Amino acid sequence: VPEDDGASVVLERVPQKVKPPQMHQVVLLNDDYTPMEFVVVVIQEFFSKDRETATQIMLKIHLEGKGVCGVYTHDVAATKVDQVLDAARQAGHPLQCVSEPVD
Ligand code: NFA
Repeated sequence: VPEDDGASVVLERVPQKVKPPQMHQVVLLNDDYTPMEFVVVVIQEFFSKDRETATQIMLKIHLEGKGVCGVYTHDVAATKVDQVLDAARQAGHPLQCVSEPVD
């Protein structure tokens, strides 16, 4: 039996059934006790925002009750929530953070 040298091999295209993953927005909630400065630093550190953007987001949360800090895949969003809640607990602040599917 002659070895297959590839000369007669046909590569067929198979339909790629790949859909973009469900995205989740990470939302910070306002409260009366967490210092504004702490929230700004959290948004800068965990959501990779510059100080100006972080301040704008913090003020929106303060004035409107909540604000989106970023949009991620489910796993990454869950990690962000854990990181924020851990940092808040360690600092003794009641800051709350949730993730919710978008769309
Ligand atoms: N409302 C808080 C204060 O007046 C600041 C704050 C902003 C807390 C955003 C939580 C989220 N110190």
